[in-house]
Amino acid sequence: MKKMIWLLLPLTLFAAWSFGQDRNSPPVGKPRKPQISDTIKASIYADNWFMLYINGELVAVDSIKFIPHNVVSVDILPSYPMTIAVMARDNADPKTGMEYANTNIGDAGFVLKFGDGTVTNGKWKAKRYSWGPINRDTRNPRVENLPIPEDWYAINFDDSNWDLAKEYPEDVVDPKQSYFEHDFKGAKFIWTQDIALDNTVIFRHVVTSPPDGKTRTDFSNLNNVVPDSPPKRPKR
Ligand SMILES: [Ca+2]
Ligand SMILES: [Ca+2]
Repeated sequence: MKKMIWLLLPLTLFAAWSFGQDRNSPPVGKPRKPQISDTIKASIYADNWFMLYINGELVAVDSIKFIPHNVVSVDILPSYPMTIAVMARDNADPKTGMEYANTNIGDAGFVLKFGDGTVTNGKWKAKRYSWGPINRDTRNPRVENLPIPEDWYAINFDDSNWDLAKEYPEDVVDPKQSYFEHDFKGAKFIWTQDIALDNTVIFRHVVTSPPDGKTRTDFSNLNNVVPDSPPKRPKR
């Protein structure tokens, strides 16, 4: 009988332990694996093209460099503070700053909204790196460029002396259909001071905490820990 108790005891203890476990929460000290419900939707519209970095990592590249004007929508796993860095380009010949076979000075615009309430607005930093045609001279078009810093997307890049972005009304940018098919409520179109001549610009912005106030798990260190359900061994 004593032997039986010793046999049953661990089983009973295990049963009691597993009954008490919340199936959705990992054992204490173990991070759970992120789910798609932990992600937020990022919607980005650029006239004409962009690439987006978050916390120093490339997250999205506009799949269409010129027209039609498209929305890029991706799932992102947020972690705060969140440093957003965007390179945006108006379609422009690099030698003339003009488009459509050098017949037109095109204009630009950029808008972004994340599912946590992050939006573009005049609090973002902005700096131009290529602009023209200088003085709107379309007869002898000329552009000026600044070298793009190698680490422009880095978290610790110093943008402290950059100007703030300028907000532009929707009717100035005149966004196309895809913009209206996505949620950009609360977001402002931004660019530098000259939406026509500044053709390559960089925006930067730091989101210190989720604008919607929701608490979110930080999964940014996931590759350095063993989650609650480690990967299965490959089958033989
Ligand atoms: Ca332009
Ligand atoms: Ca354009």
